[in-house]
Amino acid sequence: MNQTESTRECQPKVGIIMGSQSDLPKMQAAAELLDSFDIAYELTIVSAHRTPQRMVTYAQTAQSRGLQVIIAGAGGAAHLPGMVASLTTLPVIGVPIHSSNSVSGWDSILSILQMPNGIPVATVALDAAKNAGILAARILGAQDDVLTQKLQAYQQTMQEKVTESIQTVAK
Ligand code: RP5
Repeated sequence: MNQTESTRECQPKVGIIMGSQSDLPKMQAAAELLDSFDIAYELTIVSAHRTPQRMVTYAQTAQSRGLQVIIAGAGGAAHLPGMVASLTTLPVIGVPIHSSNSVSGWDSILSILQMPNGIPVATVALDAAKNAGILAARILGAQDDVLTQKLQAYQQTMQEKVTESIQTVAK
């Protein structure tokens, strides 16, 4: 199993997909976040334009395979998150990727964010795969008390770090 076809041992709850291998260095942050919360995920490449049939199959089988959330990252004419959202009723989190031939990332942002009524994609900031992971954890946490406690601890730690840094600056 290579890096872009990874599946954790348990039944994956989150599907992390991206349009190209070149997105992986940025999308890896979502996987690392899910790892830190012990959330099982699968990660692979699915391109809306280069592998359209694979995208349709992936999206249409996602729920029956046990996935509960899909994180989809893409750059440029970033149709992957929206097309996947149109092929499933699972929540889809879109990560606009600032790819090398991108128009400052605005092409990715707008093509993921500006979805038509009826087919939402929860769009995070440019390259914000970590936040996509946190959002996926929050969606799962709504039905999982243990995960909710982990999310609360995560926020508490963040709060303490900021408070400590304020005290350091104030000294
Ligand atoms: C998109 O085009 C991908 O999501 C990637 O961000 C961008 C560039 O892909 P490569 O040409 O590097 O494969 O489909």
